[in-house]
Amino acid sequence: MRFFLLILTWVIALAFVPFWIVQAKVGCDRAYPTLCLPSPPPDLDCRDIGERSFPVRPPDPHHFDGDLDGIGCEPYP
Ligand SMILES: [Ca+2]
Repeated sequence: MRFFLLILTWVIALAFVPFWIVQAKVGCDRAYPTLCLPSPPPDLDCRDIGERSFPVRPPDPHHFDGDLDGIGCEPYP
């Protein structure tokens, strides 16, 4: 019986692991996979975040990637 309860506990725990991972990602816009930035509103600008030259995926709701090369908030030469 103890073995059954141990297995049941593990099954339940493993079933909730993806849920916890998803919960941790809630609030992070998928357009910015290496950062955890919220979706607008509010609309953020590069000066609002401390990051530069990070990957950006469409649709880039904050418009960090003005030249559409997939890199956001690039420093100007
Ligand atoms: Ca860019």
